[in-house]
This record gives sequence, C-alpha cells and structure tokens, in this order.
Amino acid sequence: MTNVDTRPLNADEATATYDVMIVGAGFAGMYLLHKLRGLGFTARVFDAAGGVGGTWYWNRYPGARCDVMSIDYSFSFDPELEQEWQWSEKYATQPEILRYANHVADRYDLWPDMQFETRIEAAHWNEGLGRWLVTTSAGDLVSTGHVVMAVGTLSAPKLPEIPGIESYQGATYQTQKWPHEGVDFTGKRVAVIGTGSSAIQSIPLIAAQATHTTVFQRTPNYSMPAGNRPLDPAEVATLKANYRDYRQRAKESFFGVPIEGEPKLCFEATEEERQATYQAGWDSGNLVGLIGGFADILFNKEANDTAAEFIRQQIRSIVDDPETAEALCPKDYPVGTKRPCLDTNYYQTFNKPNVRLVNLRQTPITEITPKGIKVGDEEIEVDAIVYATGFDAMTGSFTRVDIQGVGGVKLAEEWTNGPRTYLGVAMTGFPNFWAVTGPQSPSVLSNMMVSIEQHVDWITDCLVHLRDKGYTTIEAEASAQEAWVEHSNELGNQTLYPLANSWYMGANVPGKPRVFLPYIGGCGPYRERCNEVAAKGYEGFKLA
Ligand code: N01
Repeated sequence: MTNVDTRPLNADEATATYDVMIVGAGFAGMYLLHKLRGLGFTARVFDAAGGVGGTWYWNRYPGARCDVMSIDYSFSFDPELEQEWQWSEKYATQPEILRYANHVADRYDLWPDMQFETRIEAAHWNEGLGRWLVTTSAGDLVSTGHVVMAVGTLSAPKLPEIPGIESYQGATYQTQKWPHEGVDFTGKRVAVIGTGSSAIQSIPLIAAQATHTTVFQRTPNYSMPAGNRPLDPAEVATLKANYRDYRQRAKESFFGVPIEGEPKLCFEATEEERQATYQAGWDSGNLVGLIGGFADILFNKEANDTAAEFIRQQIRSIVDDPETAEALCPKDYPVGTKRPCLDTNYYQTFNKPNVRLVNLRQTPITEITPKGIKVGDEEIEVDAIVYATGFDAMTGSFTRVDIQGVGGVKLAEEWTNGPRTYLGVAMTGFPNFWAVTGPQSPSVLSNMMVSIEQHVDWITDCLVHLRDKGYTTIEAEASAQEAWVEHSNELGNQTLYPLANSWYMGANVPGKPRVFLPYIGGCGPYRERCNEVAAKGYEGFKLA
C-alpha cells in the first residue's frame, strides 16, 4: 500500500490543468496519449516507473518474454508502424518489447507529455468544478477533466505471507522488481518461491547459473513448450502483406488472436482425434492451440480432464524421477483455470542433479530464517531467495490509490465485495473516470494489445462525442453497472474458473473477495456490445 493522504484537495493550489490525466506509461497510456493529442485534447501521462513499458519496464527477470506471439502482441493502429518494426523471435523477450515501447515513444514524440518516477497518490472528484483533483508523489496537484487508469492488470506485486521473511540475511529478489543491471547467480545456492508464469520462465535460466537451485512449489502449474524460434523473414513478409485482414480477425476473435476453423466439442471427437488435437496443440507452442482445441475445455469438467491428463502424460514423459514428475503434475484444478504457461525447458530442468523440487503440499514452509527457508524440520540454507509470488491482480492497482468519487465515496470501499464496473471501463459514482483493460473486461483473458486498443479507441470516441455535444460529465448508471456485474459474474460462473484458487478469482490475496475478475464473453462479442452502447448514445451512462 502507498501511504495515502485522504485530506480534501484544494483546487486553488492546482499546479497543472489537463483535459485528461493518464495513469500509466505502458502500451495503454502511450497509445491513449498519442490518440488524445491527435484529437486536440491536452493530456499528460504519469508513471511510477523510470521509463515507458509498464509491465515490461518492471519485469526484467531472466527469461521474461511474452507468451502471446510478437506478431500479435504489437500495435495495429498505425500500418506504417507495424510494417517498419521487425520482431526477431516468435515470442519476444522483455528487452525487445521494451525497445519496441521506447520506439513507439520516440516515433510519436510522446516524451514531452510523460512524467516518470511519479506515483498517483489521491484522485478526488470535485463536484463544484466537475473535475478531478489528483495529487502525485512528486508534489503535483493536477486538475483534470478525466482520469484514465491505464495501470495494467498485474502491477501490484505481492510478497508471500511467511513468518520470518524480514529476518533473511541473504540476497532477495522479486521477479516483478528485478534489478536493471541483472543478477549473476554463479556460485550461489538459490531458492525460488512460486511456480507461476514468472517462475516457470526464470527457473531454467537461474538453474543454468546457480550451483544449486531449490524450487518451492505450492501448486503445480500446467505448462507447455513455447517452441520459440527466430522468425522467418518470408513468413513475416507474408503476414505483413495481409496484416489488415489478420488484425481484423484478431479483433473479432475470442482471445484477440485469430484461430483457424471452428473447434468442435471435445466428445464429438473420437479418442484418436482428441489425442491428435492435443498433440497438435502441444506442438504448436501456443496456449490457444491447446486450450482452444475444443470449444468446451473451459466449460465442461470431463472435457477438461482429458486435456489435463494429456499434459500430465507429457510431464511424466519428460521428468525422469517419478516422484518429482508426480509432484509437478497439477491434479486439483482444471487446466486453463489458473493461467497456464509456456516454457523453455522448464520440466527438463528438474532432471538436473543440482535442482530440487520441494513440494509444499507435503512439507509447507514454516518460516524464513536468517539463513534460508524452513520446511518441516529441515532448514534449507541458500544464498539468495527469488520471490515469484505474483500480484494483487486487476484490482490492486486501483485500490491502493485513494480514489474518491461523488460525495467522497471511496473506490476501495465500493469494491470491498469485488469490483463493480460498467463494461469494465466505468464506475457508478466516479464520473469521468475510466479504466483501460479493467476488471470485468476481457483484459487478461485476451491478447492485451487488442483489448488495449479497443478500450483506448472506445474511450477517446466517447470523449469526442462529449465534446461535440457539449457535455462535460459522463457517469455509468447504477442499473447498467448492476446488470453488467451480474452478467459478468453469471458468465464466469458458467465456466470452470471458479474451481481454482487463482488470481483470476482473487484467491491469492488473503481477505480478497472470491470473485471472477475478468470478463469471459470473448473479445469480439465484447467489442460489439461496447460499440452498441456507443451507437445508442452511450446507453447506460448519464451525460450532463
Ligand atoms: O504470479 P502467479 P506470476 N508460499 O500468481 C506462489 C502474467 N505473466 O508472477 O498457486 C508458496 O501466477 C503461488 O502458489 P499458489 C500471467 O498472466 C505473464 O508468476 O498460490 N508459494 C504461485 O505458484 C501470470 O499468470 C507472463 O499455490 C506461494 C506463485 O507464487 C501472471 O502474470 C510472464 C506463496 C505466483 O504465481 C502472474 O504470474 C509472467 C506462498 N506463501 C507473468 N504465495 C508471460 O507473458 C504465492 N505463492 C509469459
């Protein structure tokens, strides 16, 4: 939690005035700034980081790369940009994505309107002014017509609640706050706590350096080989010649990535076809390839069991030691309901003699000591601990800011029982306040770039509409918000997601309500719904 000052803010002390204040200099914030400036709005981006890139600025751990293909995980708004930028690999590394983010900032000359190392501390709606007053850690008091939270979904990192964590005397690292100069683990005994995406990407590279690596696993994850490779220039040229059509198909798709053909239901296929489909998905090195192999994997437990068993068989065939292999096999939640992973030699790493898996389901961590980690009666001494223990996802980056709407209502309190939004972009009681890829929008269940562009385009169209019609405020109606929350929850409850203790459900943060956070209606249908709302004069919103 940031220390927040909840005193009323005084407009007379404002140090700057904008039409739109953008919180976050990731891809959402950058595109928003570019678009708003082009439309004649004044806007400024604020970010706690020292540069652009959002998640790609912070997450510099070894092996960090995107698990959406680089040709998909890139902006589509400017055909010149997509033609000129050359991705080198199927899945881009964090440094390459960060270079792309910097290229975007240079290309569109965004730097003069971005302010770094500045955290937003409080945003209060001022009823008299019909504006937001926002304070920052740099001492700014900004008066702004609109606030757009382009804060990302996985931006509030969390450490585990383990007794003694402060007592440890060795080096500690968090994957999400990795030192910019890198870390050399040569000659070190290293512990990694966690086996989510960040751990699964970093463990093989940490283990390649360290003298000994111990992985502390509470819940095994489903992971499949990324099959990463350099991009073939001929393949890229073909794609670039058809990029417009490809992008359109991405926009209309379920996950924001085009897929070929219509998958059938799992049990419409014969056992042989099923195995062939899973094998093709596994070999494709693409998460959608496996989970999207059949239309009902995320909805039908029996169908899901067949996919889960296929993956377990792969794990058993890779890992030499049967006990370690069994410990690495997820068995108590359906595949896809915790975020699945793509890896490069993750399971193979456990065949190395200097890598040990500690199954915390059998022997939980009792404490962290000055020298290492205690499990049961054993103290495992290490020189460094890597925490790959996740985030307060989707809502954490909102609730840690003091956001007060009409009548001083606090967003964090409004969301005590789970987030409440209209379309995932707006909130009742918080006029002129927007979220990009917020909770109850497809966001983390989609290719983020597609969802970011859709939200930025929709929000900026709305701001132009307000300006053209002479409106100064817009606020989601309570009834529209209620209906959307209900609809989002209802769809979530039709899936298998509630069967897992995942960050999708808020289950990784003690005390966080157990609510399915993203919207599972699919990118294409969601986009249609948003467009329909706009076409009906922003149905479900009060314009004043
Ligand atoms: O975090 P996580 P992450 N004792 O929450 C464990 C995206 N991402 O940073 O499952 C022991 O997934 C926890 O155990 P459990 C992606 O969307 C994308 O890895 O709660 N263990 C879990 O194993 C991803 O899903 C990319 O039982 C504890 C781990 O820590 C999301 O970010 C790359 C513990 C946390 O895993 C988050 O990934 C990286 C404790 N007290 C991330 N507390 C790509 O695009 C927590 N854990 C490739």
